[in-house]
Amino acid sequence: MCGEKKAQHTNIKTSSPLAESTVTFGFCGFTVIKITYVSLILASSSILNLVTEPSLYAPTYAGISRGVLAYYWSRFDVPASDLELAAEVSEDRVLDALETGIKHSRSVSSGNFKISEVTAAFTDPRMARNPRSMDCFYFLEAEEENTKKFTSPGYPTGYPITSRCQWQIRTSEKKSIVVNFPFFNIEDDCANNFVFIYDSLSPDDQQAITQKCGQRPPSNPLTVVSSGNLMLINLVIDSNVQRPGFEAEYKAIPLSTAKTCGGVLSEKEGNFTSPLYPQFYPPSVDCKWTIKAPAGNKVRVKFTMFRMKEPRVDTRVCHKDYVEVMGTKYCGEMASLALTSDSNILEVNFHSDMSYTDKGFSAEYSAYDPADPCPNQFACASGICIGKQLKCDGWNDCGDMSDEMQCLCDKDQFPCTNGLCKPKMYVCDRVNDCGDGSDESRCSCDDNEWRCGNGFCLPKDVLCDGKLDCMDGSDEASCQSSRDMCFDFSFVCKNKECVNKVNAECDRVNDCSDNSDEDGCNCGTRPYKLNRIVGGQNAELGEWPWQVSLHFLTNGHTCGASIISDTWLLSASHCFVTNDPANHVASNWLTYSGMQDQYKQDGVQRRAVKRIISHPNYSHMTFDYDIALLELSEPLQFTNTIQPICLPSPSHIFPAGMSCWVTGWGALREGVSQLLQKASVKIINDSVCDSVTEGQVTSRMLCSGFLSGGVDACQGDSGGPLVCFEESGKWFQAGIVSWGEGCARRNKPGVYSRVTKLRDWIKEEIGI
Ligand code: 4AZ
Repeated sequence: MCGEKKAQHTNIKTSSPLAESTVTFGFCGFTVIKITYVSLILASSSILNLVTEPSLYAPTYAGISRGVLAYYWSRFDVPASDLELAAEVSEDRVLDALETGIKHSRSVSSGNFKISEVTAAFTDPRMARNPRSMDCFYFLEAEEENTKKFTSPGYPTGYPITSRCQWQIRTSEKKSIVVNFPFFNIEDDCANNFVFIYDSLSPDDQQAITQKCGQRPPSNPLTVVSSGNLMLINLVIDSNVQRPGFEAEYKAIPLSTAKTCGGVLSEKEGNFTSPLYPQFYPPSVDCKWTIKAPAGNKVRVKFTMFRMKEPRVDTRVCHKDYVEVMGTKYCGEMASLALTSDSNILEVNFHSDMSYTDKGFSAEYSAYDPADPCPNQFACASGICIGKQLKCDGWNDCGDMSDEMQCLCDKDQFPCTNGLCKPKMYVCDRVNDCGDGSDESRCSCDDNEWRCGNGFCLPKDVLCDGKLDCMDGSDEASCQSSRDMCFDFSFVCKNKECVNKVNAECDRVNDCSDNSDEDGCNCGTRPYKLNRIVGGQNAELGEWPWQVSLHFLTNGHTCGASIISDTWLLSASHCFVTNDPANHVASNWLTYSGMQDQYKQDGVQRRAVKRIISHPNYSHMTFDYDIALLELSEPLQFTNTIQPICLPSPSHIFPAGMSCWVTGWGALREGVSQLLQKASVKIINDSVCDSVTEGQVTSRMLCSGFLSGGVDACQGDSGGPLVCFEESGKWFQAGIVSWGEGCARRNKPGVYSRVTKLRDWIKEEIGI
C-alpha cells in the first residue's frame, strides 16, 4: 500500500493475462502544483530503465483546496526475465525521477506553476483504476444541502466476484465529507475483499481512514469523515461468492463542524465525546477539554466507550491517535478506563493524526470531594464509586480489582497471594482463578508422576499405555500409539474410525478419512461485525443469532430455545412438562427467531410449533434429562440475525474455567427483560459442582457461573443456550439453562443440561 516502503515485495503481484511473463507493481502519489499539467509525471519512466506503461492520469479540478491538483499512478510491468530490476525501483528513485522530470519541464521553468511538494509511495496494484476507462470509476460532488447516494456494483443482488471500483468524492473548500454506509455486507476475508477509504484522492496508506470488510448490523453502521474536501473510496473484491455489497450516503459538512471540539467544562458532572462520535472522528484533529471542578474538589473521568485502534500501533506508546490525560497517552480498545485528577482541574487532550481513524470515545466526568470521594459507597483506586456490598464479593466491579484486594477471606476461601479470596475448592483445579497463579502453584505432581487434566497425579507410566487412567482421558490424548483406539474423548467418525484429538469436529481440519468431522459445520458463526460496548449486559442485534424466544399462549415470553437447524429448536423439558398439560400442546407455543427486543418485530421470524419431543427420562423432581426438541411448522430462513448454533459431539470437552455465555430475556429482578441479556460465565469443575449442589447434579448436568455469585441465568432463561467460542472460530452449545438454587447467589451456580451427554439422543430423534 502507499507509503509502506517495507511492503515493496508484498506488492509485487503477478498479473493476468501476462501472469507468466510479467510482474506488476505500482506507485501512487500526488504533486502539489498550481495548474494541471500531465506529462511531467512520465519523467519517471525514462530514468528507471524498466518497461513502463504510460501513467494513468486522473483529471483534476482547478482551484480545489490545498492546491492539490495532480494525482497519478504509474504501473511498471517487468518481464520475469528482468525480475532483478524490480529491486531497483524504490519510492526514493521514483521521487527522484519525478523531481528531475519536473525541474526540466518547460512549463515549470517558464513559471506557469510552482511545485511545492511531490510524493510517491508504493501502492497495492489492486487500488489503481484507469479513470479514462470509466469502468466502475466515479467522480462525485458532495453538497451540504443534499444527501446523495451510491452503491457497489450489482447492489443489492450481488457484486461481480472480481470487482475494482473507485469513488472520488470532492466538495468545495472549507468543507469536509461525511460518508455513511447504512448497509454494508461484503466477504469476511479482508485480504481480498474490502472497502478502503482515504482522506485523499490517492490510495496513500499515510492518508488511509479505514479498511473494512464483513457485515455490519444496523446498530453499528460505518460513518467516516474526511479532514478536508476530498475522499477516495476503493472497493476490491476477489471472491467466489457474491454478497450484496454496500449502500452509501454522502454529503458535505462545514469543516468547522468536523474540526471544532474541546472546551471548558465547568458543570459538576457531564459528558463529552471525540468529534462526531459515534461516527468515526476525522483525521488530523486536536481537541482539548479543560474540566474545572470547584476549588478543593477533584475530577474523575470515566470512559464508557473507548476505541482508537490503528494498524501497527504499539498501544504502550500510542504514537499516532491518542487521548492524553495527565501526561499518559491512551489508545487501542479499552474495556474500562477511569481516571482521577490531582487537583480541581483536569485536561483531556485528543489527537488524531493524518491516517486511520476510529469510533473514538465517550466519557462521563464529575467533580468530587477528596475527603469523601464516594459518600456511602466504596471508592475504587481509579476514583469511581461502587456500592459497598460489591466490595470483596469476588467480582471485579471497579475494573481495576481494587474492590477485591485486601479482603478478609472466609474460612472456606483460599487467600490468593494478590489479596483476592477464592473458594477453597478452586485450589489445584488447573484453573488460574486468582489471576496470579497462586491457587495452582503448589499442586505439582512428583517428578515421576503425570498430572491429569482434572488435577489428579498418577504414575508417569500411565501415559500412552493404551488404557484410560485419567478420568478425562488426558493420559491417552494425542498419543501416536493410541491412534486406532477409541476412548470417551475420541471423536467417532461416520465410518466408525476414532480420532484421538480434543474437539476434532468443525475445526477446519479433516481428521476422519471420510472427512465426517467437518460435516454439518454451517453453524456457530455470527455474520455481523459488532459494536463492542464497554460493560453492558444488553445483547446487540445479531450477537446471539441462535437465540429464540418461546411465547406461551397469551403469557408472552416464557422460555428460551436455540436454533439447531432450519426446522428444529433445542430447549428444556421443564418448559413443556409441567402440571398443566397445555404446556405440552405444540399449538400453544409461538417461536420468535432473530429477536433482540421483545417489542420489535423487524427481521423477526415467527413460527408455530408442529411437534414437541421431551426426553422420556426427564424427571421433574431432579431435572435430570432436562431437554426437549421443537419442530417448527415451517423452516426458518437464515439471515444475519438468524443462524444455527453448533452442537458438540459427545466427545467435545468444555474444560473447567472456560468462559462461556448464557443469554435470555429472563428475570433481571422480577418479570422478564425487554432486551435480550447476555452474561459471561465460567464452566465449573465437576467435583466443585457436585459439592456446591450437595450431590444434586447428575452426569447429564453441568455447572456454570461464578461461585461468588452475581452473574447467572434465571427464571425465563430456561431452555436457552449456554454457548462457548472455540479456537476454530465457531460457537458450540455446551448447556441448556435448566435450574439452580435461586439466581446469582453465592456458592449457587446455575445448573445446565449437558449437551454432550444428550447429543446421541438428539441424533436418534431427529437425525441431526
Ligand atoms: C428457572 O426457574 C431457573 N440460576 C432457571 C435457571 C436458574 C434458576 C432458575 C439458574 O427457570
